[in-house]
Amino acid sequence: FGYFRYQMYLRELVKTPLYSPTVLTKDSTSAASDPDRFWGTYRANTYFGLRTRSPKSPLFGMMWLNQQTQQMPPPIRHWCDQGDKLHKYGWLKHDGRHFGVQEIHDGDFKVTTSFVKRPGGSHGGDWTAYIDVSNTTTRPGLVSLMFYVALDDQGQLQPVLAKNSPRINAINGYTQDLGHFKLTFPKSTGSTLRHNYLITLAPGVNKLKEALIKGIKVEAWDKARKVPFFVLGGDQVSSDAESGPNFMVHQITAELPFSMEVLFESASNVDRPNHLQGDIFQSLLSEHSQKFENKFTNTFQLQKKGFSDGQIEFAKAALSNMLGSIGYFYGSSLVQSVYNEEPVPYWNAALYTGVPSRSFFPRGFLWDEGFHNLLISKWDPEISKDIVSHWLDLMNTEGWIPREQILGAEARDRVPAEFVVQRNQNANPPTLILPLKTLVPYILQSETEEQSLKRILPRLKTWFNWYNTTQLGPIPFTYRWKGRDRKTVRELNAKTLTSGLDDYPRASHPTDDEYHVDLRCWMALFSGLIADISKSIGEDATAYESTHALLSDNGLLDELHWSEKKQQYSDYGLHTDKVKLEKPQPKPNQPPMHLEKERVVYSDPQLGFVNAFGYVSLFPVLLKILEPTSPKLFKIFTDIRNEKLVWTDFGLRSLGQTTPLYNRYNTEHDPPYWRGAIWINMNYLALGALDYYRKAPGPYQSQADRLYVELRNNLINNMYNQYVKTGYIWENYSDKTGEGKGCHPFTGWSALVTLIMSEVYE
Ligand code: 6A9
Repeated sequence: FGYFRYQMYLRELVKTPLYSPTVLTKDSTSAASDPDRFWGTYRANTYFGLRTRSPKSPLFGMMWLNQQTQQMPPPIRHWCDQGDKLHKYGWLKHDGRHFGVQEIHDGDFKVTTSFVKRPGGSHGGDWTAYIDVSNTTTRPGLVSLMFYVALDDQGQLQPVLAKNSPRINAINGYTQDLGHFKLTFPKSTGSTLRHNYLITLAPGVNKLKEALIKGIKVEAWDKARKVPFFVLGGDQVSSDAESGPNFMVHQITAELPFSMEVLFESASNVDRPNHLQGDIFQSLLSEHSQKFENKFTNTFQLQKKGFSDGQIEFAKAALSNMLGSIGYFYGSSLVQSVYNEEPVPYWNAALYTGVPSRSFFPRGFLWDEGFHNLLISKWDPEISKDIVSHWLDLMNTEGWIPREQILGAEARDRVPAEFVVQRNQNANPPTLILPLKTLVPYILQSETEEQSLKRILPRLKTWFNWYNTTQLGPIPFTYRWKGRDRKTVRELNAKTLTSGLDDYPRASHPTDDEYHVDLRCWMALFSGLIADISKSIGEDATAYESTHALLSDNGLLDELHWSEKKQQYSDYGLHTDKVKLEKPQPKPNQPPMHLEKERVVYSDPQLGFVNAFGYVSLFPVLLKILEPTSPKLFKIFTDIRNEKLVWTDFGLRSLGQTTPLYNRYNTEHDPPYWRGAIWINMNYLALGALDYYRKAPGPYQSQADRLYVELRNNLINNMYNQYVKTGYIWENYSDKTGEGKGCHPFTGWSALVTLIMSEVYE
């Protein structure tokens, strides 16, 4: 009996919250505690959508369709999707709190979405959205805008219909956290040909587009037109239905150009002086816009650095997209430990977080978030503090934080099943410590009792200890990324997803003997930060100080990771370069079939340093573990500048061209990812390091200075040129041509270009 009890206990661990006070206090995101950020564009996965920071918020958003298109049925835009092939979209301005302005270029027309919030009452106040559609060519156009509200399992909606036309004039609603509210659709400007609406029951908040498509009917040809109208078919919920409608859509179909407003008004806001519409809306919008401009100028000082107006707009867009893509998610991950036969749900929790990419991965990623908050913390440290707190509160009793957060129906809908489950032996770099350098002083001066630091610190210690016990290498002071697949046959090199650098080549044969230099450097930084925070609030720091001293001891680092032969820092493990992907020979008597390429090993792997030069080899410099006086700096700086290795005119490439796996497919189908491309998070760290080594007294200052200046120019110029040319900021950039690659828009860590322009590295 005891044995089974014990097994049950072990199975529970992975989904048990850490027993330590959460950083966030209960209800900290409610309208009462934080009215200012209750509402937001927290649905980063949509082109334009708003919700509150409460778990069961109703969802507000927009879809549109081009009535003039030749495609049948006409495509409907809703969730950001690369398949839509929009020329360009993103926030031009967004302050993360009060307002935003976005432009979306779709074929021959441009949709501008603006919103402004206005406080008042006890439910987060009001907001107004203003949507303007105009032609970008001389061709006439006919477009439908469809603005909706959808309930997420709770609340009620009551339409106010027009008397003589199929038009929803307003919707009265109620939910627990919002109280009573009213959504109004005033008369639009321009020549509106049709008003229509849909009142229906959507099977889930992830199925709104499907529900809308089901409600579309094809309306009679206009005499002058060659194509029919696609309009919404009105009320589709029969009066004897068990539950009332949960999804209501207002549609206008108009000739370009036209614009419409949507007013959200909270019933508890009884003192509103006027309705936030027309000139009143526009003047509040320009007031916030002006404040944004001033704050941007003061915070980043780009004018003084001699940037052109175009470049400054680019930096503004990068910041605005980072802020405008912050989402609020609620739900639970699917997790699994060795004790669970099947994945089990984590506890239900909220996550307020930035996202790497609205179109492709609109959800939270652990190590991305640390980078995001380097930027966010410079703009609005309170937002960053809140984001980091949400993440730390997701720690389980083992001290683990799941890497990819797929919370709620909308997020889950976009992830293929095989990628959903998170495993508790898997790490990800602890980058949340990066923004703490800015946040700790902020907390110390903004909170008299440093309450949040007193809750953050124990969590950081638990997190550190999780790495320091589960990710250990074979000998003292070494670390190993767990979770590499030892049985893989189709991969040229087993991926190390946990390191964040996915297919960056490591030891060809994953074993327990392996140890990784990047993880060791992260641990050095991590222990130092815990020591610093402890001291700043008067707590004993000696244990972490001595760990930090050991992990940053350059002699010990060299002993473990410096390859004399190759003159570079390296991973250690069972390794051979002699690997190839080849088509397997079908067995005799086997029918011919398509067999995927498999790895063939041409010489026995040996224990020793892994032969690869790239981001991982640079880690002791990237994280400033190497002393400014270290003679190794000369060689490393020389290698950085070497075009056969990592130097390009567009930034530092991930893997040197002389590394055997440079630019190689990892399986027959997996193209190279971290095997050559230029990644902005690593280039940001490189610039921060070069900036440090050019300023800290030492023999290689001028070498560092030259690299710094050149690398910074290369990065900024290329990213800006690509933005002008393609309309987007990208996931990574080609080391050959500088072209944007991977998904787009990617305004996660690539938006760090704003800090690079501003030369802020701490
Ligand atoms: C899997 C595909 C429709 C990969 O930016 C997020 C992460 C980084 O943390 C990591 O370092 N990206 C980098 O190597 C993107 C990961 C996306 C996983 C998506 C499911 C379904 O898409």
